[in-house]
Amino acid sequence: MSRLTRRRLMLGGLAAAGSSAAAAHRYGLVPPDYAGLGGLGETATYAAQRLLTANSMAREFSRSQISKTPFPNTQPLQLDPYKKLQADGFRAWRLVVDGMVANPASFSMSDLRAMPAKSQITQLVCEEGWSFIAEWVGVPLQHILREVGASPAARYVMTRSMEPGWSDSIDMADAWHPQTFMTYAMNGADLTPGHGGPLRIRVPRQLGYKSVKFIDRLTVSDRPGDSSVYIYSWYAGI
Ligand SMILES: Nc1nc2c(c(=O)[nH]1)N[C@H]1C(S)=C(S)[C@@H](COP(=O)(O)O)O[C@H]1N2
Ligand SMILES: [Mo]
Repeated sequence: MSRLTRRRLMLGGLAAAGSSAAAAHRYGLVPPDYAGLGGLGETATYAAQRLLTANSMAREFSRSQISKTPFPNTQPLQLDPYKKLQADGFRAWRLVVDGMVANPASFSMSDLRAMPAKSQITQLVCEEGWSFIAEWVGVPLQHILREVGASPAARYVMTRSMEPGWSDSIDMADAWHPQTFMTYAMNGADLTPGHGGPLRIRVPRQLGYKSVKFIDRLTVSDRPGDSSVYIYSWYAGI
């Protein structure tokens, strides 16, 4: 079945459940930017993908398929507080986890490295048309959410970047997804400052811009927060 056909079917299903917009709201299928530029089209895409793919996995590749020259999208952060942390090997750096959690916490890089690590060989796909395959190693975000006791009532995790203008959020379907990692290594080495070191999120089921770099805070929330990055849409499923 083509994606378009499935999408039509899903929309048909939603319409049958009541008015499609009302049903989409009721079942948590409306992306937070639905009133924005994307409007009904955004809701249709998000609702259809969430119904069909809530538990789907991003494709994983073999080691031989890893790209020879991964594409660093940007330069290392030229921001004084960041450069200071970097000069000290990120020893003073912490990941703060707060919001709707039983036990707010902050983790150093060595705390994170001591947690159960997982690896994935996935493709980072930029909306601008380039992509690369790499191996990423990190802690599944679901492990951290369990550790801090994330509230079942929460609906989003805000992913704050040290880089102004790049903070974003993901919904719980992605936050609890087994392939969503807080990543600190890539292709066998520490994540470089060009690729978002010391810590970036990998959300392999969405376009590259959701894989926010230089993350230093995760806030569990019932709101998507101010994910103002975008001229792009909040939901970028592929
Ligand atoms: N903080 C921050 N995160 C970011 C970006 C950025 O410029 N700053 N670029 C995004 C985009 S558009 C893409 S495609 C990927 C690129 O990842 P890379 O730099 O490791 O290639 O990071 C995403 N995360
Ligand atoms: Mo991108």
